This record gives sequence, structure tokens and C-alpha cells, in this order.
Amino acid sequence: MRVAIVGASGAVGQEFLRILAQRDFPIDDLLLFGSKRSAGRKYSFKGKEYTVKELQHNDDFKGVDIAFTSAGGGTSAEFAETITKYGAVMIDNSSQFRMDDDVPLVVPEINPEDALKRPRGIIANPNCTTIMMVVVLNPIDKLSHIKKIHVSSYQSASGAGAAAMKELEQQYKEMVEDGKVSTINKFPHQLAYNVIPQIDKMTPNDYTKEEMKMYNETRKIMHSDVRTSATCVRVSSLRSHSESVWFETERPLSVEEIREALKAAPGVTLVDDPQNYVYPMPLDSAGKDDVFVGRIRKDLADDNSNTLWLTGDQIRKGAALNAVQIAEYLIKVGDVK
Ligand code: 11C
Repeated sequence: MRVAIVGASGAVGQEFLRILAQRDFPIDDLLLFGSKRSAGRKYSFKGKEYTVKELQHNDDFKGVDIAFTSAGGGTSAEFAETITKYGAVMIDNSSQFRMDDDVPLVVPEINPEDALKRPRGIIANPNCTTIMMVVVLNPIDKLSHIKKIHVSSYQSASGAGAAAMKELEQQYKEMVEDGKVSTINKFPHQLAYNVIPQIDKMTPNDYTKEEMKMYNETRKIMHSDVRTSATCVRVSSLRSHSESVWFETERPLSVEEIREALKAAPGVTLVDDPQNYVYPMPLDSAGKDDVFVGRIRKDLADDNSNTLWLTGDQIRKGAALNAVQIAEYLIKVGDVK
């Protein structure tokens, strides 16, 4: 299997290297690509050193079976044809193609078969906050159809990339040393000692793009008419996103039913013993594969609704791991050999 990683130096790119090694993904040949700036950097994979090549419009992707791309929507748009023209399957982590009708949007626990219909050779990896929510809600939707979702997210600096994580650490350092923050590049405002109720750009309806991704992508992945109203918030945790989710089902569900469904759900770990202060937190889910869920309880304001709290590593299940699981599925069903 010839595998390429585009955006190899980024937070997600680096996670691809770790996950592919940890899962012993079948790789005969690995190619790393990046911008002109990151070309020449060296990374080791399973004891061998690999050098990042500049991504260019040439024949570098000839013979590549799977290309994991995570270098931003602009790069994906510009290079999709170059990457796929010799038959490589492009599993793209950007938001560029997610809502295109001829590009499947896949979470392997939910709609793996969608990955097999890809006329452009592109499979889109969903938005991280959306992936984690649907992995938890899909098994509940099977008990009774979910009609409405209200969600507030608590998204770590990691969602904005490796440089943003460094910036948050720098901001805390500046606060301690100077009493004020002077480095604000990656976030719209100071994040240290703060929360910012804006992730991604604002759209004309006053929801942000991140919030609209949660609305649109949830419907496409779950093949559902569900309506999601989200408020996405950047918080000053370093890694792992969390979400507070209210969902309305067609029939009232008991907490016990939901717990049982989630215990059996792939990719989900139940951490729910509220009376003993046991619930999931981002510090515990960072670096792990599953989405962790707890605080499951009846909504006091609506008999047909329940509420829960979830947290998961946005760089792993929210990005690189989900993409690798898509590739593993393609190999398992013999679609990519
Ligand atoms: C964040 N969730 O935390 C965003 C990053 O749609 O792939 C991922 C954006 C996306 O900033």
C-alpha cells in the first residue's frame, strides 16, 4: 500500500503518523507532502526517516493508493485533481468538499458504505465537533428518531492547529510574566483566562461556519432530517473538544435505555456515575480514541428530550483517526487493495 500524507507537519498530519504506526496500517511506501515552508523537514515512522516534499502539480501521486489530506480547504481544492488523477483515494480532512453531492461524508461507525460511492475519488472527513456528536447520537437515533438537537461546544485550542496550541501556552506565559497578553494571531481574541463564543467565520444568519457545519453535516452523515442548533465556543483547554447536547426524540427515552445503547456503541465509552462525580473531561480524553460520554439525564424542560455531556480528542477521532478508519474500511471490504 502506497500512502501519502498531505500537510504532514501540521497537528493532524503528525497524528496521522502516530495513528498509522499504532494501528499497524499496511504501508509499503509512505510519502509526506507539505508547503514550501515545511518541505525538507524530516519525520520518523516505524524507525525510518521520511522527508517532506513540497506539494506541487506533478506526477508525485502516481501509484499512491490512499492520500490523507489535511492542509486546509484551499490546498485541497487546488490539488484534488493532481492527487486523484492516477486513482488515489483522497480522504480529505478539510471542509472544502463535505457538502458536495458527489463526495461522501463518512463516519465509519455510522455510514461506512457511503465511502464506496465516490465518483471524484474524494471522501470527506467530517468536522471534528460533528463527528464526536454523531458517534454518540446515532445509536440513540436507532432507539427513537432524533428530531432536534441543541448543542453548545467547548472546543480546545487544538482545533485551530499546532500553532494555536503554542499560542495559548504563550498567552498564559505572558499573563504570568507581564500581566497582559501580547500574542493574538490564531484566535479572534485573547483565549487565556477567557472563552470565545466564535469558531470559524460568521455567516449571514449570525451562526458561525462551525455551527452551520454541525447543522448540515449531521444530516448528511446520519441520512436524517434532524435540525441542529449549535453554539460553538473556544475554551482554554489545550486538547480535546467537549459538548453539552440536548436532543429531542420521537418517543420519550429513559436514561437507562440510552446508557445501554451507548454501552454497546462502537467508538463510545460511557463514563457516567454522577453521584460519585464521575464524568468525562478533556484532560482524560486527550490522546485517546473513543468519544467519552456521561451526565446522561432527562431534560427538565421537555419530556421527549434528554441531555448529555461528551468529550473526545479532536485531533484523533475528530480528524486523523476517523480518516484512517475510513481507509481501513476500504481495505477490509476489498475496495482498495
Ligand atoms: C476548530 N473544529 O475547533 C474546528 C477545526 O471543519 O475541519 C476543524 C474545522 C473543520 O477550530
